[in-house]
Amino acid sequence: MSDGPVLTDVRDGWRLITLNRPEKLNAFNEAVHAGLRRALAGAEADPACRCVVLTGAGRAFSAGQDLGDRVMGEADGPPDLSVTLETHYNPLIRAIRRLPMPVIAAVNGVAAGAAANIVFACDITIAAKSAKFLEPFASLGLVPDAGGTWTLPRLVGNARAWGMAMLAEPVPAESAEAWGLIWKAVDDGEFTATVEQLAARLAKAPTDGLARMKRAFDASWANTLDQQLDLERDVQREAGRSPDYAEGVTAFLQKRPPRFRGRFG
Ligand code: LHQ
Repeated sequence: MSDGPVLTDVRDGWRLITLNRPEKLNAFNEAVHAGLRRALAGAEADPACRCVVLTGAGRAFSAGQDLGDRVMGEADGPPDLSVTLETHYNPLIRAIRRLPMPVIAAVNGVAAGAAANIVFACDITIAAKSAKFLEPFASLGLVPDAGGTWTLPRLVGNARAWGMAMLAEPVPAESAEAWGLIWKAVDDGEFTATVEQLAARLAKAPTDGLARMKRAFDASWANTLDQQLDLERDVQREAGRSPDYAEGVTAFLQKRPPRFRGRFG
């Protein structure tokens, strides 16, 4: 399925969404945002879809905001960048976090600016070893956006988050893995197979359970331990009533692999 500069490939239980402006290193403009918004909405609306993979065409994952786009500078005065954030990036980050299934960032090449921060909003990141992560905002007099000031210190701590943001030096994929910024850096030759195997595995997972995990982990940042224990009690009540819990226990007792149905909502 093609939607302008964003492609959707429907696989067995999962969807591969590809940013497809390789001649611009998949930089984000309004058409990319619109296509990605539709692609994520399509994944959510399809009950057979239990995992989303986000990747880039060509040699980059994405160079972030298209700096040549008209929203980055107006002929008649300075731009109001908050409009772009409010209209596009903030809803995108919220959509990824609220998508009721795991989102894999498959980082095939450089991820810069807002695109790096979109990656950090995903649930699991696999990067090719040749990929790198760059927070270039300091080179532009800007502040990390698309959730970067929130996700970065939580993923890697203040020292590395502030170093990445203030020095704007690229972080190679293997360092990103060592820092805990991403799940795994894999050899370039194994990248596609690793991503596809992971997506296929997650497409057979108890999807609603993973969606509850996303909710619980995300809520934890604003909660005290007491509040979080209450929340765990509540989501576990829901989870315990789900057919996938019954299947998981039955499969364990029958010593066979579980056959989770995933999405019930
Ligand atoms: C590009 C871009 C690009 C256009 C490479 N735009 N053309 C959002 C909106 C609202 C508020 C403000 O903030 C934001 C969030 C942001 O994302 S701001 C940050 C925007 N991104 C950047 O600052 C990254 C700029 N790009 C780079 O630093 C490098 O291009 C990277 C490190 C990504 C890749 O370097 P190389 O592999 O050496 O490639 P290159 O620099 O030669 O780029 C290839 C082409 O892509 C080149 O065009 P050309 O016509 O000369 O071949 C670049 O101009 C173009 N390109 N990034 N963001």
